[in-house]
Amino acid sequence: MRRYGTAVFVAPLMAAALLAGCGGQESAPAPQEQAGAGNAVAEPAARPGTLAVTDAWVRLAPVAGRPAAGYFTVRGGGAPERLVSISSARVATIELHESGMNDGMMTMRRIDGVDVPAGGEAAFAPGGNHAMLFGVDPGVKPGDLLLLDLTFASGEKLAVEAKTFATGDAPVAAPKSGVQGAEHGGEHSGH
Ligand SMILES: [Cu+2]
Repeated sequence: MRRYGTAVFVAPLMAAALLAGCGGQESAPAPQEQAGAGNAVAEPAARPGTLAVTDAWVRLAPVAGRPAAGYFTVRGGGAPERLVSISSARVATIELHESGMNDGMMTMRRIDGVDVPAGGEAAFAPGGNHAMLFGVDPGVKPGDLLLLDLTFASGEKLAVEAKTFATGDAPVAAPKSGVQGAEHGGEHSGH
C-alpha cells in the first residue's frame, strides 16, 4: 500500500471529519489492512468462549488538544458481559460514546456501558460506538501502541494494545470486524 495514494484518497474524508465535531467517525478504516504503516498489532487468537478484545486502534486528533477516538471489537465469552469503563495510563479520561444521526448531522452521546452477548461480539467502529479519549499524552505519536484497560461489569479486566493513527493516515477500507451485533463473518464470508 502506497502511503501517498492513501493520503490523496483520504483528503475529502478529513474535511468531513472536521464537520463531525468530535474527531470524526465517518470513515471506516481497517487497521488489519494497513500494511503500509508497518508492523500490524499482534492479535491474540481469541478462543471460543473466552472474553477477548481484538482489532484495537486509535485515531489521534487532527488538532492538538482535541479528543482521540478508539475502536475495537469485544468478543463475548460464555456468559453475557458488559463493558463499563476504559482507562489508560497515557490518557486523562476515556468515555464510552455512541454515535447517531440527528437531522442529518452526526452526533454522539456518552453511554454508561455496552452489552457483550455470550458468544457474540460488540463492535466499536467509526459511525457507531467508540471510546472517546480526552487528554491523550502529547508524547503519543502515530504508530505508537497505546495500552487500553477495559473493565467489565463482572469485574473482569482486559488490556489491549491499540495502534495509533494520525487522522490523515487512518486506513479507509471497510473494517472486517465493523459489523454491529452478534453475527460474525457474514459480510466477508462470500467470495
Ligand atoms: Cu465521541
